[in-house]
Amino acid sequence: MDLLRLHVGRRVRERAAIPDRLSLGAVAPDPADSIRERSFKFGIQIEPSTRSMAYHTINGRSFDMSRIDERVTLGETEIWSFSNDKAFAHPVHLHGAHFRVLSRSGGRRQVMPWEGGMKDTVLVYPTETVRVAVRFSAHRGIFPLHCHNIEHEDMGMMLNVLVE
Ligand SMILES: [Cu+2]
Repeated sequence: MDLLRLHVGRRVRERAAIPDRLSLGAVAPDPADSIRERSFKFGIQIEPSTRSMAYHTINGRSFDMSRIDERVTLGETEIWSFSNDKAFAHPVHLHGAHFRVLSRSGGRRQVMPWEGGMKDTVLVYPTETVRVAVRFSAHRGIFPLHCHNIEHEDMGMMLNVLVE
């Protein structure tokens, strides 16, 4: 479908300059500093009686707002892996920290060119496992990790990370 047509009316001079440093604060976590690995499996729980989808899950569990699923220490670097062996793509989104995409196995089998910077979301296609280096360095508190497909999130594909 056509959404937009651009008509270039005249030529202009570009005066903007790219700064030498794009960010003053962000330091990518180094996977060599990792003190722990965690894995998160994004899946579906089938309701046996109806044989239809009941919940979207992470590590077999659907979201419970009152439950702490993971405890993380402020300032420590960890390696997390997100895996997906079901039919849907999951844009996995983390609050409270940015992460660095390290590798992708299965599926597309590579870190895509646009995944080189610090991220708060990474797309995990069916059959893929994506490994990231993450460090919560700014704030203590409870932060969610969830699929950013809102239908999946609302059907339970979310968990609580307590940073302490
Ligand atoms: Cu999803």
